[in-house]
Amino acid sequence: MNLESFQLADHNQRLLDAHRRKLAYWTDAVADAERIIQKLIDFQIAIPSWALGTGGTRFGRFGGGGEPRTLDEKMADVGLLHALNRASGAISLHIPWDIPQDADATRQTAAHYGLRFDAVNSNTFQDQPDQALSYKFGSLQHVDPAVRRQAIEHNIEVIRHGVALGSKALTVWLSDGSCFPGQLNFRKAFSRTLESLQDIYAALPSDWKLFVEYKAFEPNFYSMTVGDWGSSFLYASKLGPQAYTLVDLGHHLPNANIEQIVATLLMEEKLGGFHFNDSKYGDDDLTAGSIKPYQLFLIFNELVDGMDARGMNHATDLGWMIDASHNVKDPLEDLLQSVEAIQIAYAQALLVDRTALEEAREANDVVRAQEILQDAFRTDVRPIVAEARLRAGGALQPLTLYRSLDTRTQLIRERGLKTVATGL
Ligand code: AOS
Ligand code: ZN
Ligand code: ZN
Repeated sequence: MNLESFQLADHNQRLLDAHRRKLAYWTDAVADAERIIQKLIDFQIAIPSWALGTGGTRFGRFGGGGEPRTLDEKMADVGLLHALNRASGAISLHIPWDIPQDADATRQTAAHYGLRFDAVNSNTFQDQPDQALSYKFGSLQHVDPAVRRQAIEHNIEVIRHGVALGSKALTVWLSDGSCFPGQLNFRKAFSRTLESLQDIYAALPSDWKLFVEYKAFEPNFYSMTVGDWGSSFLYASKLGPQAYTLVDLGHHLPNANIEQIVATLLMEEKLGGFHFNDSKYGDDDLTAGSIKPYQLFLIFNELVDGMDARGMNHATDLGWMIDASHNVKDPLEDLLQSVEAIQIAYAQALLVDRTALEEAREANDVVRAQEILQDAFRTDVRPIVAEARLRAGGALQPLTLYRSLDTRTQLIRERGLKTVATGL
């Protein structure tokens, strides 16, 4: 379904007066507002193709209907999100779930929606129907060199698909590990995985990045071969300058200080990108900012600080992606909420008075330092986030417009009620 320009214009017109009143504070009182608005306009967050349908849980799935059945329909959904918020201008594909039949046609469709292709994702955590060897006991770590070879070849094929689409990064997330003590020789698993990754790395085009995503647990429950930022950092360092660590917010043990991990990785020039989501217990893949918004803000605070220290471009120098899964919500509504939560955290981090913060730190003024951060976090930045959307050609309230157009009903009419998006 397409968003018509008159629908967007009507929506914005209706909300404009109220918006201007809220924005007045910013334009009158905050010297920095224009700089922040411009940064928000530039900041794009990629939508993963696998988050457009209802993933459910391992206990059940309650499909919402009208889910995308093909890659074209997935791009249409992301195109719609982008038309609403002008901040979702990229899609992250998953091979083999999203193999393009015709790369040129796929590129044209993406261009029509104003989308580019973010990192491509490989899949060696499932067996595909036509696959010769099983990944039951791992892929890149496997004891059998033939299984490792198959997994390496798959990753190289994913790179080829990505090149054809204009993607610039490969994300490798491995489910490799072990479920019971004794099952795995940790050192051998590490070196086999490293050797396999080296073969994949050797196939990277020179302007590509390799993201090594870590995860503390699941589906293996005793050990994960890329289980934490330390092991990911080790792989990335040994691989070379094109390899980076990818931080997925749900992949840590409870209470991990993710913002400190981010600061360290940035300092070492090894932070590659993000999978945004939120969680209370583990890899819950919930809406970004829905459970721990202060943590999200603190992470962005380190991102802004660390990237500015290295003169990095916030919009382009790291990979920004959502990695969410849906059980009870309309996936598109959830993604609109996630993008907005990320923008809010980013805007708040941009508000932090960094000079004052450093002075407070150097003076050991703990209270002042805490106040500076909390002051930014407690500021309602929604008017400038909305203003950035408006200037970029989006909706003042994307979710309200999505609902008022009865989008899901339309999608169900177009695609049917019993649809299963390919993927998780
Ligand atoms: C798995 O837990 C990871 O978060 C992956 O990044 C991702 O969810 C997967 O590759 C999607 O299939
Ligand atoms: Zn992830
Ligand atoms: Zn995950």
